[in-house]
Amino acid sequence: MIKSPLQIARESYSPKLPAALKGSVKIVEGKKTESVADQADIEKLFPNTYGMPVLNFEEGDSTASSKAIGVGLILSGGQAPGGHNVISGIYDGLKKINPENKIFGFLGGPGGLVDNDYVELTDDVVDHYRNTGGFDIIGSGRTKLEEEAQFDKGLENCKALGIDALVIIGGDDSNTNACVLAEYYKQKDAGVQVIGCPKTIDGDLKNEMIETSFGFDTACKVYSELIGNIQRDANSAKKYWHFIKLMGRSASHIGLECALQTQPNVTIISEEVEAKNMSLDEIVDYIANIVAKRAANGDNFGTVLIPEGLVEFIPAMKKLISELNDLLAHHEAEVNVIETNKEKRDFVVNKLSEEVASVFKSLPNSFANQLMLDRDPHGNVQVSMIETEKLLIDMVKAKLKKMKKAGEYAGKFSAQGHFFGYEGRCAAPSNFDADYCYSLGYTASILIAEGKTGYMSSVRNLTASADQWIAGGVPVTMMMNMEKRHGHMKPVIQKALVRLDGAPFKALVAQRDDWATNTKYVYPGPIQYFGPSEVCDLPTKTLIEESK
Ligand code: FBP
Repeated sequence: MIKSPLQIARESYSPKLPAALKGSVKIVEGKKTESVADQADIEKLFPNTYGMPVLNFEEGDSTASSKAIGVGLILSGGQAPGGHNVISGIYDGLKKINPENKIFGFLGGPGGLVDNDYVELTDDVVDHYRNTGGFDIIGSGRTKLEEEAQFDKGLENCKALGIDALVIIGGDDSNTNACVLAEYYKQKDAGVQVIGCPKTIDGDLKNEMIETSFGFDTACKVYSELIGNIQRDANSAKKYWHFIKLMGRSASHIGLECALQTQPNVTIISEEVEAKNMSLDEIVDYIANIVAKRAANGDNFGTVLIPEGLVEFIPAMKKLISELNDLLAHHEAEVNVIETNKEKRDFVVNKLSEEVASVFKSLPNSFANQLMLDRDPHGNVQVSMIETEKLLIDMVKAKLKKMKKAGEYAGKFSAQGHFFGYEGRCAAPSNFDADYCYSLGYTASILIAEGKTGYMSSVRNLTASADQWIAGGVPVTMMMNMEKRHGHMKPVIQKALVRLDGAPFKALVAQRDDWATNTKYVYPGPIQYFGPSEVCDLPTKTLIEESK
């Protein structure tokens, strides 16, 4: 591996740990827990892992076993900065408990467990990846672990390798699967524990016990740097409007955080669009009016932040996508053999309900084609492939033309589209993510040594300095509710969308009209890894607002 000077310098960075994790750890049990909703259903489905107490770690005498064990690690789903530090935290924690402990990485995501594709992690391997971005140490994948046959095969492979515990590092869907696996192994008395770790740049795996998912901090800082650079370019050349789509799947946490960091002219929040029942035309009118106001001040430039999942939150589009999902699932074979996009659109239009078909027909062909692309393994539309920024540019352009005719607008509109997503998912973790991830991993090692299963590693109090962070374990069943998936009610971890009564959204609302017409851009610049703590260790604005 050829290393950059930064990578070499980062190898010697020692992630900060909560004070309670630095020496011997005592476990303090809280009260019995309940799921966030549908308690009776969840309890019935998870009789062995429901209702367990929250665990807090404190300095004190440990009761953990130091018997030599084997542990298997799995990275699941999309990459997020800091995954390598979760692994190094687990590795160091387990080796400290007993240097004879063996740590295996299953390759290419959950599929590696079933296919018995693994590598043993040793100092040589782990040391190369400390404080680096990416998931390339063992790779990731999106195979769903949901069938008993997969669980049994996984168990057989664990037994053959002497694995006593698995750690699944993933988002809400992967941790839901981890919980199902924990329950299955516990019920069978199989002797394999399962622990989860909260990962996703999307920031939608959070609740009262998980303040943020790892990777969100770094990814938002990377996107904010890029947005700031674009804003500075826009403010220098004064000739373009930049429409910037940001990853985040359904939730708009990334867009909201980046807006708080950079103060753009327009920020669309999907959750608000849905709550206000806004149509696509209303969103276009909102943007076009801001363009016109700025033009009246002589400012024919600006920035618009668009969340990746927007189309799914526009009520009419949501209906269309839901019908399309069912239709494409039921007619998969027929659709797959159709060669041209036009024939595909015709096939689909004839099968959609009348109301929804008229929405589908009103869309530009290129956009309608994108809505028909393959779904992901969880049945979700792959929103990263839908070019909402281009659709909005075209529609705003058309609206401004009409406004010009009506004498309501006299400016010039020239626009550039951008999509930021993959640029941030494998960035070198910020100090926050490097420390947070290492602490999450270290916490997981203690949960394992304490014989726990069905728990997610939790590190809280994140706006304080790292030594005051609170580490422990949260039962995954506590985060669950019942939701419809593929036509059936399933237990799943409740996804956290942007709360319109939450402090970060309120902070945006309080300032966005000012930012719209008056250019008040902030240029955050690149992540700093070395230097004063107030520059290098800052958490996200979202965490700061939420902790006020
Ligand atoms: P996870 O939910 O698995 O963390 O993935 C997040 C994400 O980066 C989304 O923001 C994005 O929509 C999706 O992955 C893209 O998936 P893929 O990597 O398969 O293109």
